[in-house]
This record gives sequence, C-alpha cells and structure tokens, in this order.
Amino acid sequence: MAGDNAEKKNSTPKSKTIWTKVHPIHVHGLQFQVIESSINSQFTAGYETVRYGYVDEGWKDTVMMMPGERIKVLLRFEDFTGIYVYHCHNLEHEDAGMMRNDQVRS
Ligand SMILES: [Cu+2]
Repeated sequence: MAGDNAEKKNSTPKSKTIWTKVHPIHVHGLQFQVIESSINSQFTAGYETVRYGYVDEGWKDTVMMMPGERIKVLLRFEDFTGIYVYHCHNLEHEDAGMMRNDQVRS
C-alpha cells in the first residue's frame, strides 16, 4: 500500500501468533483491486484448501488474506487527501496492532 508512514508499517505486532491466522483486511474510504497475490511456500498447503473459493477480481473494500499470503493492490485516492485507515476486521488482531494509517498527499 502506498504511503510514507514507514515507521508505523515496520512496527512489531504485540503478538506474533496472529500472523498465522486468516485476516480480512479492510481499507476505509475507498475501494481497491487485488492486482497480484502470492503465497509463501511454507503456507501453500493451507492456501490450497480455500484457493478456489477466493475471488480476487473486481472492486473491494475488504480482502481475505491467508497466512503467508502477500498481495499487491491498486487504490484510487481521488476524493480527498489525508489519512486513510486500513486494518484487520478481527477485533483481537486490530487491538494487537493490525490497524494502520496511510497518509495521502497531493
Ligand atoms: Cu487479522
């Protein structure tokens, strides 16, 4: 995701165990498209159990991310500049640090 808030993006979560869970990642204020995804080979077996149930095409405000998955998204910041929030919709993950800001400047 775009932005210049590298310090927050590189912070360490309070719990490392949440990274092995599924994460419904939500972006506030706009929709996006998933343009690329990949899975770490360590997590392929789990991903294969659900891969045909996933639909990456189309505009979204939330994307389900499997453990070990990386995605590249296309976001259109056209309505305003400022801080956009993105986070995991699992409340315990949000509370453990999976809520971040992305500063958008014109
Ligand atoms: Cu999560």
